[in-house]
Amino acid sequence: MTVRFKGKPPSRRAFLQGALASGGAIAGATAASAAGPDPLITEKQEWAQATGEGVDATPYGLPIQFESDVVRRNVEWLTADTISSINFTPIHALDGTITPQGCAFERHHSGAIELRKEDFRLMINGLVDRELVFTYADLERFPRVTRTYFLECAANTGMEWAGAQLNGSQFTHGMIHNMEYTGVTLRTLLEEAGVKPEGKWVMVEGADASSNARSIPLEKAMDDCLVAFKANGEALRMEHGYPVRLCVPGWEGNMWVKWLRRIEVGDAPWESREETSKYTDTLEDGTSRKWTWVMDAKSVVTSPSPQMPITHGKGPLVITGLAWSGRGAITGVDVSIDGGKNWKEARLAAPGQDMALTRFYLDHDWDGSEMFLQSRAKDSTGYVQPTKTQLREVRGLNSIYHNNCIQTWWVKPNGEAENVEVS
Ligand SMILES: Nc1nc2c(c(=O)[nH]1)N[C@H]1C(S)=C(S)[C@@H](COP(=O)(O)O)O[C@H]1N2
Ligand SMILES: [Mo]
Repeated sequence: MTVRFKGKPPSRRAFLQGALASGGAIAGATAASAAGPDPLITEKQEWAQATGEGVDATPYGLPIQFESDVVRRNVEWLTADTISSINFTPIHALDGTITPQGCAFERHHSGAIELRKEDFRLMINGLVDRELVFTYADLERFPRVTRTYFLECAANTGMEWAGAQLNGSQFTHGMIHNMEYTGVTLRTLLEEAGVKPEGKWVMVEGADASSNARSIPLEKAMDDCLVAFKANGEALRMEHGYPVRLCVPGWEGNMWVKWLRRIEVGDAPWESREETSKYTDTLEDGTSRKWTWVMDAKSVVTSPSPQMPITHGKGPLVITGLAWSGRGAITGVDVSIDGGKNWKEARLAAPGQDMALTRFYLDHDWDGSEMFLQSRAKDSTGYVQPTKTQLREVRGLNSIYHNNCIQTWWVKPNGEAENVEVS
């Protein structure tokens, strides 16, 4: 096993601090009486001596002020301008599987646009029997479905190819979100227009200046794509494509066109910018892979992690994270605390669902020594998430997109964690 540290190697001092940290059972649960009376219990508190806020104080609620760091964050040096940029979901601080829209990462090529429902038009043209234009009100009259899917940008974890870079699961793995979408299947709309026998591909395009045009094979378009107008029960937020976005389950986020305006049926792919000069992977021999649509199985420990140090010393520790696969359902997640030498099966919060995030937990009795914490996802096709070395053997070092390798956090005896590479 080779371990490469990001920054400085472990200091002896950090190790000693950790060794001295006290531990045992869950401290608060046993030490309450020993510590003497707790004023939070024995004394009447300020909040019990007056009334609180009435209803209607916040007609649309926001998180309480104490949670104000659970927000999207960007990495300024990554892009020249926020107009064509990306930020990251605070996955380290969330639990469960649904991502609230308000902190779900954003990726725009020409900024988020404000488009009224009244101004929304969706055209289907090309190799169809009837070229059609739908208004928003038209879409609301087609049979509706509700499904939960993850969206992962193909560039997620892209900065980690050459070595450990960014310190936090938010930054290494936060180009992902998972929402419950409501809308109409793309199949319903394509059948309404009637696809001609020569029609083999669709081109999907947004109303923003970038248009973000992508080609999708007809089989996928007819299979499970969704023209969505609600997310997590409410209207899509502007930054996620209000009033209507496309969902392309399991496939790279770039194909999930926001502010959807046109679907053209054709007999060949369009070879747009987003599927040629971008979102292709340069291999070791200088050639590039294209049509790498599916997001392979992947997982990450979200806590403990660099932004979520262990602050309670040794003893019971909840290790948790997320796993997902664009090819089907997560069937299991293994967790290692020794950099992949030994593995333990984690507990899934709920059975894996196709192309949606799965939460895992490992209830661990931490002895206070350093850990090289990893997680490894397995999906319903039998695929196992690769190590960084295995991925590099196939893909070389020139890639950015589709990095689904196993992540390592070096958790020090003092509970702090750092992004390191174990290969
Ligand atoms: N119209 C349009 N659709 C778009 C984009 C865009 O810039 N314009 N960005 C794409 C990319 S690269 C990704 S990863 C996802 C991000 O969706 P989100 O902003 O809701 O997270 O939207 C995709 N759809
Ligand atoms: Mo993306």
